[in-house]
Amino acid sequence: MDQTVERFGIRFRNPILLAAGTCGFGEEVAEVVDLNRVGGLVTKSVTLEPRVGNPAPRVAEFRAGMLNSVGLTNPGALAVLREKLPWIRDHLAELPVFLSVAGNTLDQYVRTVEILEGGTGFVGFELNLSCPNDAKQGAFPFALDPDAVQQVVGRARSVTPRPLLVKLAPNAPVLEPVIQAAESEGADGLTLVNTLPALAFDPETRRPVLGAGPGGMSGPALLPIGVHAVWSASRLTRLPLVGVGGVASGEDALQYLLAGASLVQVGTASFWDPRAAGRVAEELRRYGVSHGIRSVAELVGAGEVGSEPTPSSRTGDEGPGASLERVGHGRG
Ligand code: RRO
Repeated sequence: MDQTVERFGIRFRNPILLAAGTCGFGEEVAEVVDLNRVGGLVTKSVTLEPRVGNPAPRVAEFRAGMLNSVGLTNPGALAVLREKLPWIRDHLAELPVFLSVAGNTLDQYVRTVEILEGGTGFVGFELNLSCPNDAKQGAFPFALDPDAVQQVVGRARSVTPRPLLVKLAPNAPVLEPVIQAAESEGADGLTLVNTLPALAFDPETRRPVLGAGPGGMSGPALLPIGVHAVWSASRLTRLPLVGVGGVASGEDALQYLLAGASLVQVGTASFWDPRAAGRVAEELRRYGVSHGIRSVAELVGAGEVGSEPTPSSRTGDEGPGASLERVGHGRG
């Protein structure tokens, strides 16, 4: 199977990318992750000023995945420009690298993109509008507010010509206005989803298991939520979609492709197995070979989802495939 994917004018050797927040700026994982086996990488989110992050513990396991409240630990835009981007340029020339950008205010996002835009070695940006761990009490991420999305994407668009992905949240009450806002302001693609706001208590101390209290949930439990978000988005836009959440195998990645994603990111699985993303790519390739698939594009949006239930479809006596609707829109 031809694993290459062309999107945003970029050629990815395969559709599997390392997700933001799980691979630092590349350098931190270069010894343990075989970066030649993945299609690309998204860095830890960069903010205008350095962030030390939240109190420990920052991560905790639970039976269906992981909780985190890292708190955007990063050296800040200027240090990334001066110290991280040169390493990326010198060591990852063959790998498409996207810089994740986060902030609390519109101006912070825009200044951060402006500063990083002055660097080289990376192909584009992923605007992280959906970090669950950065809101002051009562505030909520940009991705839940269509007006905020419109403003930040519009302003970011005006300061970079590079591909601009917009990372959305799994808990937006409705996706349509948020997607419309991102698309109308010139986003090149959408990444769905970030972690889902979550909280777990230690039964002995009765205190949260994470130092910061609430956090974001990721891992296997997030997979069908993310797949649903991608599928929903595929019905609302023709923008390229990047699926992320709960991917630990080739078949998990396939879920996102079938739902309409043309690229898939691996996140939490890398914490348990640093080689997970390369393995996912290989497992996906083997699936393609064993199923006679010639290219990844054939799989994008190829999932079939039943349309509105009709009285006859509820009887269950029609053959397989009855009342099925293609989800793809020729994005493949
Ligand atoms: O740093 C974090 O705590 C964090 C971020 Br920026 C994010 O986007 N998602 C997440 O689960 N954690």
